[in-house]
Amino acid sequence: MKKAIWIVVALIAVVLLLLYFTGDAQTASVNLIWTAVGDDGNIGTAAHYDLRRSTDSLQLLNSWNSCEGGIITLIPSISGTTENWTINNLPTNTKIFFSVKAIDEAGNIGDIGNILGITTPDFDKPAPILDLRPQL
Ligand SMILES: [Ca+2]
Repeated sequence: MKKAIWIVVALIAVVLLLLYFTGDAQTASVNLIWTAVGDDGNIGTAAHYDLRRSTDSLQLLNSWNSCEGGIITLIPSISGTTENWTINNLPTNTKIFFSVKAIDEAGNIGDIGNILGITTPDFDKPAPILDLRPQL
């Protein structure tokens, strides 16, 4: 009898460990696209993009450098070209705001443009019911 109880306890422990390690593994991704600007207004080719994100759109507007993100490795294309960039490992079921600024070869930083708000998918499922039992 004791042996059976220990087997049940061990099985429950294994299930809980599996839930722990798989439950937190879900993240979201988003593919962002925008139209390239130039290094002088809309003429030429910028040198870098600074892409930031925040769960607070006002933080992007008022405190850009404190937002998560920074210079991305995407090499800007000539003005007018559609750029795209994928961001992985985002939290699920979260409203996140993004914006991107172009920087030219002299280090001049473009003004903030539009702020995009998205809600990442909800991959978090309900917990398993582990106490199903008869009512006696
Ligand atoms: Ca310039």
